[in-house]
Amino acid sequence: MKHVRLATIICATFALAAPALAADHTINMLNYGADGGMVFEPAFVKVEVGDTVTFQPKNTSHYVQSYVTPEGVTPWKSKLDEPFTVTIDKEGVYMYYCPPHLMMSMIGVIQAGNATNMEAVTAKAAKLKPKLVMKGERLDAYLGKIAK
Ligand SMILES: [Cu+2]
Repeated sequence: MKHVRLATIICATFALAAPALAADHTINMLNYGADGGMVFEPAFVKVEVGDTVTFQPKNTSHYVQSYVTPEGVTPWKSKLDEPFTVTIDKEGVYMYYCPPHLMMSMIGVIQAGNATNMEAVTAKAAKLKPKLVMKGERLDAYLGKIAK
């Protein structure tokens, strides 16, 4: 009985000491998804700092460009029709879109850790809104998922 308890303690200690393994999150770029045409799926992703996110073009004519990032993050932009992986190395909220389909609200949000840059997110979301001709409700829906 005693050695079982010891094993439990050792396991628990290792679990605490081991660094969290970085995960990769896939976001598909689709002509048609569960929420209609021209969409990132999933469009809201919660990740840990250090994780990677891979944008996977499942159909042609998509690419992805960062729109809001936490301070100090170099803006990113993928090539048309090519998978693109970005390492999320700063805490905060990231917004991005597919430039050819911005007016169809092909946008998305990544949250890493705490939402440290909500002021910038809110300000830039307001500027984005008039450009979303179709499916504009996606913006508020995605932003509403951010845990504050
Ligand atoms: Cu697109």
